[in-house]
Amino acid sequence: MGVQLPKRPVSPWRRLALVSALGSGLLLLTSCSAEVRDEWKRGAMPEPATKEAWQILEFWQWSWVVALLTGALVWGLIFWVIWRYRRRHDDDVPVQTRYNLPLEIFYTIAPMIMILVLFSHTVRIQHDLTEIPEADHTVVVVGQQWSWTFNYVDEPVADGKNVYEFGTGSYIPTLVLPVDESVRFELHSPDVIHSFWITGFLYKEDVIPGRVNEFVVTPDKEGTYSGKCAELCGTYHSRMLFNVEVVSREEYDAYLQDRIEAGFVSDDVILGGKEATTQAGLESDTTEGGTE
Ligand SMILES: [Cu+2]
Repeated sequence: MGVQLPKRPVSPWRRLALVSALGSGLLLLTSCSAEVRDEWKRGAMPEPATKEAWQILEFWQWSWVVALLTGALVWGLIFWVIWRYRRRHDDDVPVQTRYNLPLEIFYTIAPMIMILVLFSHTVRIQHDLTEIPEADHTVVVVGQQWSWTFNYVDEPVADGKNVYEFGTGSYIPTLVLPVDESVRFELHSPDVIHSFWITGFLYKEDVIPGRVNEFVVTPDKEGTYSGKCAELCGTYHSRMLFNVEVVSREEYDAYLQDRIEAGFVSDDVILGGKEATTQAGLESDTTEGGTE
């Protein structure tokens, strides 16, 4: 027989902490707006704004499901063992088991299967997204220290000329895209590695000097999205922001017409250099950027 220990009373402070934790948790769960709940469902991912982005979102969600199920199983087993074999005021030691071959094979093979499944989906989706089909139009993007230039190279509205928009360190440029039309991005960098990232497209790709990276997406939801450089590229990396506006065909044509009238037309694609980016405040030059 073990020795009976006196029962320890629960301190009022502990009880208070427990009740307030439960209360605030409940409050948090019930007061969520539909928007916040949707965000939770997406695992904090933005709502996909391209046809291609859905498979990334779904893969992300399923990865969480798998991870949480695995976590629940492992945590469950840990806590069950802690509870089931807790010390019960006697010196009995639970049965000690070693070399349980089936169990060892299971916990070696199960994680491998999980990793293989995740890996095969990663490869499949990556293969799908990096394929370059014929696109409705092309935008040549230049990422450079520390802003972006967008060349609308194949729009007939400019008589075969190139319509462009560029930002500077103090002016955030906007990329305009027509909805439901596929666009091929051609990524150039004249200096260091940047990364072209439109958050709502759930996709980013490195912009590498001496190499042209491309990808094709079809924006399918009108709206304004934020774009960033996702590769630490120097002192003013954080200023490499841009906006993306997905608009109707008419608005897109009108936008290009505006650019043409404002004189943002060139014979050649602007691939960076002094026309594209001047860091206002760093040099005597105070280029206003692509503002009208
Ligand atoms: Cu950058």
